[in-house]
Amino acid sequence: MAILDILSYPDPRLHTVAKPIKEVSGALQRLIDDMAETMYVAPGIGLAATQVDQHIQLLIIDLSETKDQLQVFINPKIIARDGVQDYEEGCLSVPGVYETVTRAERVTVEAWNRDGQSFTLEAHGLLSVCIQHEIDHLQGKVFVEYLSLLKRNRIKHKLLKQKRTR
Ligand code: K1U
Ligand code: ZN
Repeated sequence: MAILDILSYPDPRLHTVAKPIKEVSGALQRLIDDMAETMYVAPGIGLAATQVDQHIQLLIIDLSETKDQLQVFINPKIIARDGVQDYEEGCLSVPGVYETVTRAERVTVEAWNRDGQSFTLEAHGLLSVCIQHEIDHLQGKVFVEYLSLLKRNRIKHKLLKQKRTR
């Protein structure tokens, strides 16, 4: 397995719209394994393929403390949403920034698992937030785009400065 580089905001590649996956191959399963290792090492609770510069509709999530409950979503599609919740979100592509975002409280998502079998899942709370955050990545949207222009620009300049001085 390998640790992959995670793109950092404001990298323009984070705004690429991901393409649907036609079939599950061994290469795709190796990418899933590499993404999982990358997410666990970061550490994070979710990762979209976009963040590792792979512009295909794949995201992973693991909310467990034991890091052994990996959930794989291929070609995820939200088919229902309900309610509203605020959550202070983080993002591995926007390191050190935590901001409150308002999203749906419950979502129903259809996707394929790592074996290419389709499933439907109803999620609420943090899982629902995480699914919405990662699907945004696949659509080329970073969570800071929910913030005011002023906050976004401050974050952009802070991260660019950090990059220059690294
Ligand atoms: O998409 C990403 O960059 C991953 C992101 C997922 C996420 C977290 C919180 C709300 C919405 C989406 C992260 O994992 S940020 C890191 C984080 O939240 C965390 C890290 C270690 C332990 C617990 C949480
Ligand atoms: Zn993110």
